[in-house]
Amino acid sequence: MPVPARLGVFRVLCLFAVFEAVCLLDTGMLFPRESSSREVKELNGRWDFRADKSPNRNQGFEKAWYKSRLAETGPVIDMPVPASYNDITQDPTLRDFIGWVWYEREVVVPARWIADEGTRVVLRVGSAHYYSVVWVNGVKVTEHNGGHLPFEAEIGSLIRKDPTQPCRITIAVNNTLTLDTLPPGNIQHMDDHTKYPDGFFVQNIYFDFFNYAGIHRSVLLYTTPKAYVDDITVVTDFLDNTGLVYYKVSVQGAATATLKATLMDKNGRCVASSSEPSGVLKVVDVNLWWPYLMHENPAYLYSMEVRLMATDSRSTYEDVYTLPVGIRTVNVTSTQFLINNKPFYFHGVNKHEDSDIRGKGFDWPLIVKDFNLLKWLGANSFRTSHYPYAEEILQMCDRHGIVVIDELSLVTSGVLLVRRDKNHASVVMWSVANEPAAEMTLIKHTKALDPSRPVTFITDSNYARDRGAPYVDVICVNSYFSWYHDPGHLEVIPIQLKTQFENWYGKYQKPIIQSEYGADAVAGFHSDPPVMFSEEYQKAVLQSYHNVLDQKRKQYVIGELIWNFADFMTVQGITRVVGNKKGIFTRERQPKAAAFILKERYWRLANETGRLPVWTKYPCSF
Ligand code: BDP
Repeated sequence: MPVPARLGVFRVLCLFAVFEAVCLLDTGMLFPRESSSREVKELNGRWDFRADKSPNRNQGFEKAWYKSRLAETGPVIDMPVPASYNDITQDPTLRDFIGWVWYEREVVVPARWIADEGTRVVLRVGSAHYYSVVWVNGVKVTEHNGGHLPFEAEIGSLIRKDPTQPCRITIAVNNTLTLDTLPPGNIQHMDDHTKYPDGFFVQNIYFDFFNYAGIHRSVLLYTTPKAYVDDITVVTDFLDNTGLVYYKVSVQGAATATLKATLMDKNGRCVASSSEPSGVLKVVDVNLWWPYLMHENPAYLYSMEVRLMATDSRSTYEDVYTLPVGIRTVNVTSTQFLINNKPFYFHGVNKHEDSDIRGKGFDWPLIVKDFNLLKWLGANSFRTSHYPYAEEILQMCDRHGIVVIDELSLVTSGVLLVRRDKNHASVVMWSVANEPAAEMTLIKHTKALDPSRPVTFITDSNYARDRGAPYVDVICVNSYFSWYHDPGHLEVIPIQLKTQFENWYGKYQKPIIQSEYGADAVAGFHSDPPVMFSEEYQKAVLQSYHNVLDQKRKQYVIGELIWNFADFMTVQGITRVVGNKKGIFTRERQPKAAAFILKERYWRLANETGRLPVWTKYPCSF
């Protein structure tokens, strides 16, 4: 086995400790799934909407818009959920709106949910950007700070107060960014009346993507019994042919409960079971979870069914929750990233949640299209730059064997992200931040939360900026030679890239991922010899990088992720041509010339480093 024995022993000894650390995280964040004991009702579709355009943006609170139907306090327009509101209308003031917007809809709650006091009814918002307050029938039920992560509130007792009333959900969302938000921003007021109209202000932001806002992911009502499975944590390992699933189940709503955990294979056959709330399930002749293009049978998922029974003076409750489980290990040496003890080379992309009309709104057709494009490209991985992506995307990664570097943005959301994403086989590493100013605390904190995964942070090519490097397991470097540095000079790439790698490795002896590189290309702009912004220039940058990557991947470079998978929207500015054009696909997901260069390379890399599934021998058949 290529993994050093020392690492293997350390791993086994640590598994239980790891597990305790991951389990320490408060209450659970299990993705709502239907089962024989749970129902899910999606509240997506058309909502009423109004932006509060009053001078202080506070009229909605002053006039308590949540107390009655939104249409009674002013005009409303149709707004789809999930979607960013910015690109839905022709109104430039809504596209660039800063402040509170109000969403509302009425829901018919099934009578049996109301009648049965033993049923918990939970309202869940998949994500809303940035600050949200939620009311049900005029009563505040929760508020939440930060986009990109779910939040929820139990509303059963509230809707039971008057079952004849419809359930009116009001959500106010504010996208103002300050120096205390993540991502950060600041509001600048311009008071010079010779230059600016009355009340003029701008939202400055310090990141390179459009500040899309609104309800970005699904809003759901779901039920559980009063006594329910609150959280499940799994950490996996294997020994020879036996898979090991260390698990822990936590229960809410019952002082005592009996549990049964059953692990089933793809055909629904029970392969291991236990009646303990925590322990280890042993799987004989295990099918490991392998990344796409690394194995002929990638992304094997077992199902772990947890069945709970609890009784109180009134009733007996049964809850069933089924979690997909991929059994795999991750290890890092000074030169390699090992999945299931085999060297893994990241050949992938960086993405954004971004598309036209929807902005950052979750959209299944887009997600499935993107996965088809990833597979067409021969990509085996991506990084969730620069925020947590929708859980459904990680579920797709588990299903398709696409490996994820999961990026968080601050300590509190770090806790939430680990809590939310800890069970995904596809998530092999946490990235604590992108080009951060202060990263040590984040790195240490994340390692303490989940010692079962390596941690990285994304740095730039300046190796002097290394405060986090001693603490991470893998060094991820972004560099844009011949673009931001020495623009137009392709000839600097070989020397500067080589120097970059040698400096970082020389100092830390840790494996390195080229986590961003690339060049803007406006689709359809051509120039030979290549000039910046042409498709030929983008191609040439990639090819120069690839020459150096091919030398260094034989030593300690363990991956390359292009910036970016697709063009994406940014704030308007003199360096952006209707957004960032470093995509190898357009925003509409059509390939630029660079996509074909990358496709040829990734399939070649896959042929060299992996064992291709039979059905992928002919990549053109997608
Ligand atoms: C990188 C940032 C990314 C930008 C990219 C660029 O991480 O968010 O979009 O530069 O400028 O450093 O294209």
